[in-house]
Amino acid sequence: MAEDIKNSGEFDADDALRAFLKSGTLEWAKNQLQKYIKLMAYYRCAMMEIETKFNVLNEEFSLRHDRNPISSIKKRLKSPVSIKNKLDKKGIPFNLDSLEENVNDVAGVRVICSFLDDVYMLADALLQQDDITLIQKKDYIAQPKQSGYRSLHLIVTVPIFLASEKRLMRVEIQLRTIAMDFWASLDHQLHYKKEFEFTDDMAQELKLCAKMSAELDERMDGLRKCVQRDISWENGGEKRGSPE
Ligand code: 0O2
Repeated sequence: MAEDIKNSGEFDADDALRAFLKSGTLEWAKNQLQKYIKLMAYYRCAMMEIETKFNVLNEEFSLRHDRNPISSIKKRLKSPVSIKNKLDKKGIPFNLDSLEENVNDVAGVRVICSFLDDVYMLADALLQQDDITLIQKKDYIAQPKQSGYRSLHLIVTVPIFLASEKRLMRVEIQLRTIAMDFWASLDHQLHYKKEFEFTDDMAQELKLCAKMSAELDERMDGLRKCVQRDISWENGGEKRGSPE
């Protein structure tokens, strides 16, 4: 029976598998996969380097100022599907070279800061380090996106030191306050990259929430300045305890 089907010219899975193995395609695919896994491991190392740098800055600042500028740090490696979608959108073929060259955010580190000023202080402190090179800076705090999204984005290269080579890896760093993160996280769940069409009213509402979160940041920063400079809130910024 099996012979009959083969002779009839129909598809035979065993034959196809044998031909596939013989052609060396499997070896090639295995090799590509190993290279991909290795590259992703390098990106993970780069994220660890960046995370350590921020942890060091946080530690040093907390010794000097008795508070932590960093609330939390999150890391993520872009999924193969997201990488492919990004390259497709740009009309670039999916391979390891094009990936490294054209996708800046394979490795992503998000630094959630306590206050607005901390965002810029930490960004400046990182960029001053002599092994960090800035590739691109997008300040969506100074100029929020149409959606209301706010964050400071940096694309940097950081070296990773392997047993026999040094490699410069690109990492996207998103710095934002707790209020910005609150808005962005909920927007991500409700709206960002979702099929559901937001009406104009809903988009306006989302923007209003972003505006409220920006106001919250400013007000909290005002309080921080009072505490830091030991000035009175009620008397419009006068030094506390100073004569009337
Ligand atoms: P995910 O799921 O966070 O990984 P480029 O990277 O320069 O080619 P792109 O992708 O337009 O261009 O960069 P952009 O817009 O500067 O930054 C993209 C990232 O910022 C997104 O990553 C999000 O993390 C975040 N982001 C940008 N706009 C919004 C927004 O309106 N809402 C929310 N919640 N996040 C936003 P990814 O890869 O798109 O997604």
